[in-house]
Amino acid sequence: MNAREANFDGLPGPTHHYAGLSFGNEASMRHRHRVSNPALAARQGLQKMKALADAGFIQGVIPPHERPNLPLLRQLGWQGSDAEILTAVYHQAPGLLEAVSSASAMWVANAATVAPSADTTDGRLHLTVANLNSTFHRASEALTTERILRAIFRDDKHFSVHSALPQTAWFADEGAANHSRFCSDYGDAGLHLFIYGREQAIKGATRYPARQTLEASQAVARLNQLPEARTLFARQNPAVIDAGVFHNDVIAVANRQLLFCHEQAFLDASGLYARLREKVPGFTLIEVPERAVSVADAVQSYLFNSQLLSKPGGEMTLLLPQEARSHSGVWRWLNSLPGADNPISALEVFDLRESMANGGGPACLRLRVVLTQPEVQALNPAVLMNDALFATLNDWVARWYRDRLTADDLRDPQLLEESRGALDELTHILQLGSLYPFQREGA
Ligand code: SUG
Repeated sequence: MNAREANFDGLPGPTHHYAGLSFGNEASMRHRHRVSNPALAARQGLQKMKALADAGFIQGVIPPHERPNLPLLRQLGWQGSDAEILTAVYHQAPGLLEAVSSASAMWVANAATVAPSADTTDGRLHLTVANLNSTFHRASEALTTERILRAIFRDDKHFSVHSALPQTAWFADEGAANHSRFCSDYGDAGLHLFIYGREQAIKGATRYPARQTLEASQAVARLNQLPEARTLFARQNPAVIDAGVFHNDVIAVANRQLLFCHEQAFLDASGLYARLREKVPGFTLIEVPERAVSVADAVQSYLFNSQLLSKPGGEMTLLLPQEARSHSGVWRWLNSLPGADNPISALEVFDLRESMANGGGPACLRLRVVLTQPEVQALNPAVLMNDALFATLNDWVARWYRDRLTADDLRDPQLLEESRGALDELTHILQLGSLYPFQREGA
């Protein structure tokens, strides 16, 4: 069956800000309390989506979540009107207000893990929502993510959306950021590589937390109905987690038969490459040595948090963040990419600085979904990017988003109103129905 790879990008929300919430994510830690620009963040995200749609790729939009998350504050015992709660939390637990206001749902590589229909036992496309159990500010994303995915992939005949795994450290799951699929053509059966940081009984790293567990990856593979022969599980190198590689997509990216990664990405790299050579016909490896680009430089430049996009004919474009071009060593290496069997024939650079300052590069912002033509037809078409949607969303951002936000602004009840007003309108634009708690009260 013919199939194409679609990208669904998360749109940065109206409360996008820098709170230093992710221990082990060095950009997040470094930019704590820097002033953010939510309008610019959204425009930068939309530009990337539009460029891919213009280049002929299927590109979808995934909306932000309701923030500040008032229902979560009420669950934690805060009482009164919304405005009273915002004031009380701001004074008594300012860090909590920052956490429940995070726009982190924009990084949809962490929304779910996807198994295309060519690979699954029942021949449907499966998506398992990630529980994001490793950080408080992200663990609350799962329920809304599930609603959004059900509203986009809405036909049970073609799609199966699974709820997140139990919210516990044993089954901590960060979604597609720790997963790669190898295949010949997209519509051919593929091999799923799950990368985990730790096991229940084995601590993954010493300085920073290892977020993904093997047990979670195995459960996701089962839920997504992947036969054992189509799966591989490999462990991240704990040393790179301790150097700031909080997700595997900060140090490796794959597309079709190609794996592009740093030599220190995996604990047993040569064992993994041998298994990939055996299981992926035409497997190609571009491995960057430490002497060419250090792990620290990879973390700083987000060289590997790039998108590998197939062009007709088999060549690929590498879509990179601006930070990879600004880094002279990384840029030099990229421009001397070895020839021979290297399929990367073009580099494209995007300015995503608002997201990048929280550790979210091009690959973090997108969820890849391989779709057959009948599946494309079955999904909600209103989320697909085109000229009209691009114009509508830019206008929507201009009317609802602020261009400056600090931690102090998060207590402003007006920001909550703006955020809800924006999301209410967006669910109409994207024809997603009532997704958010504020839309469902009394429902
Ligand atoms: O989970 N940052 C996100 C970045 C996610 C990047 N995703 C992938 N690599 N796929 C995280 O650490 C920072 C929010 C703050 O500090 O305000 C944050 O959540």
